Amino acid sequence: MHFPKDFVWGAASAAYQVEGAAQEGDKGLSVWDTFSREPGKTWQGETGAVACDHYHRYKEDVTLMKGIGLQAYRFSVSWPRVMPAGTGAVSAQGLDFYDRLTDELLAAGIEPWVTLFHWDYPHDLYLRGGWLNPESPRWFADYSEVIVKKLSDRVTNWMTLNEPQCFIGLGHDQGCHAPGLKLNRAESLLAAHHVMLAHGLSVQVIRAHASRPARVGWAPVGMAGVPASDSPEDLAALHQHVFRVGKGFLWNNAWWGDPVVLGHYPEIGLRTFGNDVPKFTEAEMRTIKQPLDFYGANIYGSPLIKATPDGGYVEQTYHEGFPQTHSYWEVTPESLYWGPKLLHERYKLPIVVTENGMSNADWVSLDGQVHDPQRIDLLHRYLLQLHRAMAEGVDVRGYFHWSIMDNYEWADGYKQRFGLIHVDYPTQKRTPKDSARWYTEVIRSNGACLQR
Ligand code: GBH
Repeated sequence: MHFPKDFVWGAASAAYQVEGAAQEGDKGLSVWDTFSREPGKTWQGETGAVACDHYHRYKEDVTLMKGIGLQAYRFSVSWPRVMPAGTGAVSAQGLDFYDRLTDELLAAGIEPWVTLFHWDYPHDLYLRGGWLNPESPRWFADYSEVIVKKLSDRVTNWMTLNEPQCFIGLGHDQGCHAPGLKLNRAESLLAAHHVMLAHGLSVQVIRAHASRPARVGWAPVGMAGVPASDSPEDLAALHQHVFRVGKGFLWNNAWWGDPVVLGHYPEIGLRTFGNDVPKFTEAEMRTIKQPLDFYGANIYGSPLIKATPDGGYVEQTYHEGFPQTHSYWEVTPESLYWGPKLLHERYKLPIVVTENGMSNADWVSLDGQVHDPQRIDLLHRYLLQLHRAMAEGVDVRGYFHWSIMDNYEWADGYKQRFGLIHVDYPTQKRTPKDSARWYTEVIRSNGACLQR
């Protein structure tokens, strides 16, 4: 059992979750800086002000990545670190950090994969209306241009946005993530429309300014559903869920993926959202739909799709007795089979698993070793399913573990540990976990060791 020769094995992080140095030099504030400081918004009031102090310790971290044998590292750029006010003046010091990080990675033989936006929106732009402002797509395009001009002589792989479903859904609709808004549906959909325009303009900017050919994608939520059983009824229900766009598939996937890849909103969404759908032009839809080189997918699990006797189906998100991660997400290995397979069928683009992993109550033994057999077990199960999809012909180009190291898990603060590397926050001491050594072997054997 092998993965393709040029399959990419990597790990991922995001700026606000690892960097710290939240007020280093002339860095501007992000909505996560301000939101996390508000009482009651995050677990024990924790913020990313220091996080893993990766901003100062990136050399040590790259050395650890090299030790694991990573082939690629997916990181995001903090927009307000590079452009303190979100537009206009560029911080030379902020930009320099990503310049040095890129060089350090390349020197270690690790391919940098850059996400332009992973949720830390500039606070100053938020005060100007944020994603509700019709100028917001342009702001993002201008910021993209700065990064691309700086890094594209060395960076080939780009992702525009990470999980718009979450920063709009959780951040602008439910209010449990920054900026903590609870907009009405029409406003949320307007913000979403601007986000998609931002993506489209950013892709154009990357292609226009990259100093060598770029590969461009994005990193949306990639859970597509798994069948509750192998029965023909449940399989048909899953098919119906994806290809006739059921409720969960609509918000988690099609509302975003269809415009971005196919150039139009899904019919059923237009009907469901009715008058709340923003006015849009054909020219805007053409801007949103840009040719992409890959479809990223962040996959942790999926609801089960179960047929009902009336010919319909239900989406089940809780099952008595299913194993769960420390975040109470259910362990559903088949999500890494069905997600790539169905997204590939719907969007006909190469797939990259841009995130997959779990939070765990890792065990630090007296000798200082960090043991996480649950993570190894989960990854083993999930990767076998990914391989199964690929063996059936699904075009998957790479896999990025979330995360390279324990980090600031947004509203959950430091309560959830997702890393291959353990971080002791008071001392900032890093310790590769058992799973890191296991992953080394996966990479070294190109997946062969998964077969047992
Ligand atoms: C990602 O969000 C983020 O990109 C990343 O910053 C974050 O640290 C990481 O994941 C871990 O949370 O179907 O029960 O498995 C993940 C957001 C959470 C959305 C899980 C879909 C499905 C839960 N996703 N959720 S389940």
